[in-house]
Amino acid sequence: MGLTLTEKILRAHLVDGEPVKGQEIGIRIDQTLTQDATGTMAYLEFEAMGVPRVRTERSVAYIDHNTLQNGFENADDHRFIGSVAKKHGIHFSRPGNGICHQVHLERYGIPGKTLIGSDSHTPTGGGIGMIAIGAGGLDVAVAMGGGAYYITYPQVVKVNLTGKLSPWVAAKDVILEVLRRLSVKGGVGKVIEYCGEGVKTLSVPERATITNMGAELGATTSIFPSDEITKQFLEAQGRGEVWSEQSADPDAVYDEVVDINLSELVPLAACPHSPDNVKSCEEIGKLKIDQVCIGSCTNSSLLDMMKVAHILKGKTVHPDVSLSIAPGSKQVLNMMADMGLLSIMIAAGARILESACGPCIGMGQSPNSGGISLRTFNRNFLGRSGTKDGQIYLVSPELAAISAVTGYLTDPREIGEMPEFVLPEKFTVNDNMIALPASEEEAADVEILRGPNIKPYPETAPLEASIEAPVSLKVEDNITTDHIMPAGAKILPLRSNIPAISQHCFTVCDEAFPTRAKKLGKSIIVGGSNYGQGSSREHAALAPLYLGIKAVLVKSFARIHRANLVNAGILPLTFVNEADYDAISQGDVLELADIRAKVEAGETQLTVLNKTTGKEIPVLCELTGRTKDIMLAGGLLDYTRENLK
Ligand code: MIC
Ligand code: SF4
Repeated sequence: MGLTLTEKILRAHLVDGEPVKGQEIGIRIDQTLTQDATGTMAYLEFEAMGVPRVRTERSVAYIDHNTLQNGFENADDHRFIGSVAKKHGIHFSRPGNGICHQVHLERYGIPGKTLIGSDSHTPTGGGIGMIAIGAGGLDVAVAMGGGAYYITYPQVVKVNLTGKLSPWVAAKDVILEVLRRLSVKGGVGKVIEYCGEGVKTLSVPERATITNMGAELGATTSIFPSDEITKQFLEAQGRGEVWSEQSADPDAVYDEVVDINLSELVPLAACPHSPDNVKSCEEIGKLKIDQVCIGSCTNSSLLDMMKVAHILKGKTVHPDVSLSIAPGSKQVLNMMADMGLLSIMIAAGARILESACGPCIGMGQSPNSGGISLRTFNRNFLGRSGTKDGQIYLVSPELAAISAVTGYLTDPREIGEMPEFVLPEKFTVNDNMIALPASEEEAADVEILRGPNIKPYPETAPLEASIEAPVSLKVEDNITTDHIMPAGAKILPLRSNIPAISQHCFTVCDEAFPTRAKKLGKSIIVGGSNYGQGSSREHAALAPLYLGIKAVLVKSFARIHRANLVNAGILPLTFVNEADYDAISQGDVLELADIRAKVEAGETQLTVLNKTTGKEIPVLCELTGRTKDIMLAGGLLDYTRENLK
């Protein structure tokens, strides 16, 4: 029986477990990436492991999220990461060099390799045939130390692409269509593999848009084959020698097949406040807009910018609209300048931002109150833009650009004839903003530069014999990590200071939560389905850890967040009967008697006693050999200290 591309790469990297769907496996990691908002913590964790030099083939530290330096904190973190990188053998992509995923695709990604990154959009690398997975910072730290990365051996979904996109219909519309069909939970436990004749019609940047936003499906990752088009892209980056062909066997067997005829797709938009709330322009109607933001790791490639410039040429941004454009990398920005695209955009009235995440993570450009903003980004969760009642629509760069001119949400097919956009044969390669690490001999003399805002990892403790604690918070379905640990310009500078950032934990849902939880000393959170979807930020587990959360009991978890809870030593529990969610109220006291002994014995079917009502509630506590040991030790850091010597 033939293998899927996913299985081929995973099997070639298998170091622990059996390749059986649904079972945990450990894989060897060839490359890692971090960004600054998760990186400081990841490197503090790496330091705590005591490994002198990274043991991967390539590890890269990017500065792209916290680039608004409104106070010393972010600049201190950048300096800290730069010094750690220098000392421990990590390439350092300096601020201004671009968004981690865009730069990694351009300069470091290699078909057939494995990559984990402390950012949920790491699957961008799937655009060139890598198994690229988003993970918590601690998992990335372990991989840098040479440890395996653990995932559930996934089901593989084949997205069979046929036909060719019509003029002005974009790669963004492909992933929006997949999201419309599968939903934000449709990818959990799965890898999405793109196949079929239609693949050949898509360039590498288009493929990367699709795999990037596959994160919104909750999927483990997404992947395209590596073919002649990939080869051309890598050659144009001056890296042709790293190319290899990567594809599924012709008789590969998939767990599910989704057919998409590219020719039938139309321009789409994800409406507030979820990436799967997808509608066509026609369904949305003539919507007046206040803001347009073009950029983010999903849509900031040179190809995207070429299209945007073509649409803006000779036009003026509508008087009621603010248009901002953040190119994805220094390479993109440099080439935009050389090709004259930048002056077209400036002339049209676009507000050019630095090559960084910017508005995507709420670092500036928050819309006006109730403002309607079209963004080429990947997430439109409530409040993420920095304006609580902002109405964010996720769209293609083509749709964004034309709408910025007309002042309302406009079907880009109204633009008329579309020229052929051809990527240059050679990209301008200049890696002068990547600082290389010190040699092994010099490394000992490199001083780590810490600022006063950088506080150590919160205290952990081995799993207690029994847990008895009140429910400090009860939340609904689809809680995102932006609810649990909001980002934005005001809070992000606290990413290296867990005591301080914890004061913002869950404040989107309940302003009193941090104070209440801290006062209770220990407590439990109860939630609905797909709890913790979205970002990989481990702060969404570390802040609850600091606030004394001992267990989280929900209908279901999102993959990365569940792993982050285990890593932080917080028990992840799910209801056996979802209806029991209604049998617990905020304030009820729950008891997990003899929990340590039960976890130790490998029991997965447990009972929670609601001491307030007397009701016994069956719950699942699915911890396998390794995750069981992590939980008993009090988290991955303690476990690794004991095991990775
Ligand atoms: C995001 O898009 O939410 C982020 C910011 O890139 C996060 C990482 C973080 O919270 O630092 C992600 O996607 O993992
Ligand atoms: Fe940055 Fe936004 Fe991409 Fe996250 S989704 S890495 S914040 S550009």
